[in-house]
Amino acid sequence: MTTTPELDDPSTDPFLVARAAADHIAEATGIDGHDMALVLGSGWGGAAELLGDVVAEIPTHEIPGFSRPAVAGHVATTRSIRVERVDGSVRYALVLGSRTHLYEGKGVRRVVHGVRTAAATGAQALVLTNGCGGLQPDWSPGTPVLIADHLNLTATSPLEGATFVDLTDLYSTRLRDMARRVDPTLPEGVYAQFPGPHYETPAEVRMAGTLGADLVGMSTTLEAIAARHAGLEVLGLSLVTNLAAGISATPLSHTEVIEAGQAAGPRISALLADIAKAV
Ligand code: 8IG
Repeated sequence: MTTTPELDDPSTDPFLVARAAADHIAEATGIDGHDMALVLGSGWGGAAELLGDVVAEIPTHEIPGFSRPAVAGHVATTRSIRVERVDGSVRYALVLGSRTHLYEGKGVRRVVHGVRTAAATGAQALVLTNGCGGLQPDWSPGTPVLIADHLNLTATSPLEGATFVDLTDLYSTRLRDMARRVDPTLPEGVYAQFPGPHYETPAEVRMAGTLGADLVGMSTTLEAIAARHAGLEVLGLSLVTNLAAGISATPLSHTEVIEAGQAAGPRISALLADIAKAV
């Protein structure tokens, strides 16, 4: 057992903790390197089974730098999955069944630790999924949407110091094209991340729409920034689980969110598996 440097200590290099986490994953799974990683957000939990054979499953909180999930309905396991691609070649996918949200107050390093760990395992591509609110009235709950770009409204960054990273094409055009070949009906939208944990007011949703947002949520943008910095190619997939506040007449409920996720589960799980097999 190696000692893990404390992620929250400013003098700790977060990439060293990610290295330790990747080493733990390699030892626990027996897979020396992973090719891609997926983060499963609200509604996307069922996808892992369809990806391929589960090589190993580890409790996420046992991996250096990870904490226990705070949101009910999130699965706290990290799986290594053997993905057989359409051409018969094999890829190993690291599937993170939960994420740390900014609203948990554990700091932005925790929020992006999974992404940095994925990069340290060797992953080249990252699929970030989430459940979110939709601003387009015709995107009914259960609609999957490709993230084309984002608005980071959290007033923070996962990058520290003078780390200038280009975010043009952050959500890879190549991977979006690939996803659309799997499902040509997939719409695209701009995702705005609010800090949460409360949902927006109708005025805030109107503001987000004026700024160019189609989707509102509480995750993903900080992870995408950290992923780009770590050299990963990013694909973002949102599941609209509710119309954003004020877009529909009914108030938001967490139950509604969970139910929309469950109803859309089979379709979006198959979609995600097919995309992962094409990446
Ligand atoms: I699921 O309407 C889900 N997550 N900010 N707004 C925000 N986050 C969300 C929403 C929503 N629905």
